[in-house]
Amino acid sequence: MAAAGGGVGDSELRLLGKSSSPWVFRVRVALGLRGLSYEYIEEDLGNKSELLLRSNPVHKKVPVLIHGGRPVCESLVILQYVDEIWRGTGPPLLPSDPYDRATARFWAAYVDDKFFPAFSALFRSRTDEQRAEALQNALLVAETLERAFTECSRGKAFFGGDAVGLVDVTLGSHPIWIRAVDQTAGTNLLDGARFPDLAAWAERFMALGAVNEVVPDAGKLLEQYRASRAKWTAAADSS
Ligand SMILES: N[C@@H](CCC(=O)N[C@@H](CS)C(=O)NCC(=O)O)C(=O)O
Repeated sequence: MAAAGGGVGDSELRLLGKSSSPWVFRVRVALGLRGLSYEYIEEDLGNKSELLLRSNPVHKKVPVLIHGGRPVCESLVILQYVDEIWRGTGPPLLPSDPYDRATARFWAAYVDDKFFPAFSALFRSRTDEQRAEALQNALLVAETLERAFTECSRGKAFFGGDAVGLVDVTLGSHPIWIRAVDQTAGTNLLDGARFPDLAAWAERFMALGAVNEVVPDAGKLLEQYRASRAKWTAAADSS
């Protein structure tokens, strides 16, 4: 592994994760972009390990990056930690200009605070009525992200410009799940006609080597989502 900059060996970088987790996926992409190797430990979230409970006693969630024995929790915090520690081993996730950096942090927070709850409501919708309402909200948020892409990318391929940046990795957690929802629920959140920049960005991001190496199996996610949805629909029908 490139222990560059961090000053630790391979065995000292471990990631506690769950393969289907979007939050874990984004951390794995960031580690891959830096060319870092690490020990990946798959957690059973129904029976959390002592290591996870000890490493993230506040939230008890994955991902947790353990670097030289010290845990770093929360995916956005981990992304920025990786960016600071392993600077110089690939394009930085955060730009050097303070205003551009603040802008990237703003949109990354928007993805987690606004996009994810809106998408999650669509993901979990049980009835046609709930789905229609959730889709309207999610489309409004996607519209804002389409504008954010124009502002951040300045005509380049990624939110980060020529290279993938913090917003790319943060939002990049979600296209695979959006596709699963679109294919199952008949929605069109990644609508190329309505959101041409966002749809093209998603294609470009998903084609990256660092993404392909760690992307969860789309077929399995689709199966998992269809099974959950069948359960929710049955529960809604019987209530
Ligand atoms: N805000 C957290 C979210 C992490 C998260 O929700 N992780 C889920 C897996 S997808 C988890 O560990 N859930 C276990 C639990 O809620 O008990 C982050 O960005 O890291």
